Amino acid sequence: MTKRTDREETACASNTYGDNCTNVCDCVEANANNVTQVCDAATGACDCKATWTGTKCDADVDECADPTKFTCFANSSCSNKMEGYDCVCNLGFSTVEGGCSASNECSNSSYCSDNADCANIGGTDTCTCHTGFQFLSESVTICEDIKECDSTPCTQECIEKVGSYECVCNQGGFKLDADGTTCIECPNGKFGENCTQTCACNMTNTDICDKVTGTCQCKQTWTGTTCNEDVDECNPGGSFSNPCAI
Ligand SMILES: [Ca+2]
Ligand SMILES: [Ca+2]
Repeated sequence: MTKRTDREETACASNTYGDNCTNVCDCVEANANNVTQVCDAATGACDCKATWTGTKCDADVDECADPTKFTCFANSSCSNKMEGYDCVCNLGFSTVEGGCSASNECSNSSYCSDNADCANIGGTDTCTCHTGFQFLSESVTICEDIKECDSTPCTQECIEKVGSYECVCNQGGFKLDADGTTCIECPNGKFGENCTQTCACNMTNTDICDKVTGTCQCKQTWTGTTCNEDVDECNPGGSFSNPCAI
């Protein structure tokens, strides 16, 4: 035979309390521990489930505000909700069975496009475009070639390349400067496309070596294609006419 307790002996009928059980409990029944007797039979105090509080058991317990009321696994944080709480994985971690696992998108070799590297940055697996590439609009994984020539970085011709671009001096008499973008005139003594050819002129006897054609423009007293021939003032044009002749 079961021994009866005092509480059971004085228990009021369902949801009533006080002398002669004339008072009706003011608790939210659904949020009470025992729906057949939601309040203390003597005082009428509501007996709330662990997830509810307030004098009527009508307020949610914010478990996250009290570290003794929640337990979250590593790399997750408490997020309060009605009737309990959730553990939400921190940034850079994703939900796996039984916890949160570090972001591991990089383990998938196709997560980032070909022209990108994958690395964990600040806890998150992140794609980084190679030099000369940029993310496709609104993508964080697909990199595409930057069309550098669209912004006319070269003073003469710009050649678009995958992952880069190249400036070319397509006008004779110019070569690319050390900055890789500016075409500058050939230095004295050089001519032709990219200034690769050396003037044949005797530079001592030459005023100008044409930077496009290499043609020598001789000083007044010199002649010949390389300005190596002395002008014979006494016999101009080789006609034997002597300018000193009377
Ligand atoms: Ca809650
Ligand atoms: Ca390019």
